[in-house]
Amino acid sequence: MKLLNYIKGKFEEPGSAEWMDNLSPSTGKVIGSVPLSGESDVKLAIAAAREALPEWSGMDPSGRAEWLDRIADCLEEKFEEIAYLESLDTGKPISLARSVDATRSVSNFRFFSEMIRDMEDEIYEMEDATNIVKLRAVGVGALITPWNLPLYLLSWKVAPAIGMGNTVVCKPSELTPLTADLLMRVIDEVGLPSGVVNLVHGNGNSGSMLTGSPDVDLVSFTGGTSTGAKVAQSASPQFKKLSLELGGKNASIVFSDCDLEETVKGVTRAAFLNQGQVCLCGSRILVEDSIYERFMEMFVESVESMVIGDPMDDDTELGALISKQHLQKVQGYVSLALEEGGQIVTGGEPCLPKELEGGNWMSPTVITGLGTETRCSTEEVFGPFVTVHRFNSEHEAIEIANNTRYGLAGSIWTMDLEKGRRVAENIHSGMVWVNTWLHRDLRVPFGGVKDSGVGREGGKWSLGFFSEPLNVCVRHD
Ligand code: TXE
Repeated sequence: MKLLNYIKGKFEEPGSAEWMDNLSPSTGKVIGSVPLSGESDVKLAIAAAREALPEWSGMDPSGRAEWLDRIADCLEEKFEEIAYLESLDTGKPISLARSVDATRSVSNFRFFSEMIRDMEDEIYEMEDATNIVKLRAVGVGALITPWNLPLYLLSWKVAPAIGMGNTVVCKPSELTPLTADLLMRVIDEVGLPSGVVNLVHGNGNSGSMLTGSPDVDLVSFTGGTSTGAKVAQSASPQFKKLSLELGGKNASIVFSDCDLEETVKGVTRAAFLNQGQVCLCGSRILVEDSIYERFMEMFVESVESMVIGDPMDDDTELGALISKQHLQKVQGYVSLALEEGGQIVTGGEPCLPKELEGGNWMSPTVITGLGTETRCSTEEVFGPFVTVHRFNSEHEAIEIANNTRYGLAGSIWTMDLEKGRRVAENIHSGMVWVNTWLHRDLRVPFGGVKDSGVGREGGKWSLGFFSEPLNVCVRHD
């Protein structure tokens, strides 16, 4: 599969004439080539977006909402293709690509279409004047997305961005370009006015040309924390609107009064969904001392029963890691865990399912015996790797949970819902679930604090981020 950029309504070869290989995570084989876009490609895409801006931002919001619906309909027709391409490109199980990636990509467009259709100006009356607050487009947006949830996250940005009247240039991860290409085919098929959505493929350099361009007004980035810092640095001199959704090292806190069976299921899912490559994954499991042994017995059994295998197989629960380089990083943390005094309870080995040699395989790994200050217990690993720790009191659980530079999410497992809420309110993060995980209502804010990012997206927070409010105050005597 040879992919092309999508600029001003046309699929184009990169002016740079440079290409990168796209590798299958499950076999290591080349499955296609992707443009490595250079300065001229990025400039053309930005210029196309700028040219399309006046007409698009001048359209009535309900008109733009209709376009979002058309995109959603067309994506829905390609549901199976989305799942197939996402599984092929990321190495994730096809069942997950269907239930999470394909499903959410369609619903992101539907959800924002409805919100934008229902949007009204705010009115504030004074004795002698009327204030109207109107949300207007910001301008040209750069939307940069990672490899773990490619279309899910791209659609989460494109839908509200264009819905609010902005025009955009997308830069998907070079590791997973296939469904971004599919979205451009959909946009082309429905006939969205040219230049409203443009896409340049490429690596971090291509991304930084976008974020640093003086002709880009807004940057929405999801990816690693250190990359987020570079993005902020390149975007801030021009005071661009900036949203950063970065990494996490989230705690799953298991109290002795939890429903143990449900908790083990939930904590296993939170730890290993998408091979642990979700920023929300619960990679530090804190267990109340009195049930520690019983929990560990059930948890290890649950982890060892997960089916690892061909991502295209319907029964597969754990697929491959995204790249060789990432696999080496995660394996490096296994060695580090031993150096830091931990024990491997299960996993820790590369595992190669039959006929998939050459892929990036690793068994789900559970580490115990580490101090809560160690690097393995506080740094984001972003793989099938969790550490388990004991605690004795509510206070201690909160202290351990907060002992990291990240602050994205967390989950609490207890039958005492009041305690669940009380503990949740003391966790320094953007999102906390009680007796559930990744239970998403698209109306609520999504994002983190500390090194997990800046700003929120989701519901009215997305509409706010992708717009500028204008206050018109009209005096009437
Ligand atoms: O992501 P990057 P990588 C974490 C995870 C992982 C680490 C690195 O810990 O191990 O990040 O992953 C583009 N200016 N997460 O290297 O580099 C890049 O091309 C502008 C957490 O794959 O952050 C891609 O499109 N753009 C995360 C996107 O940024 C730049 C999900 C993300 O790439 C750029 C993924 C630059 N200077 C990884 N450099 C989450 N929070 O979900 C790179 N890019």
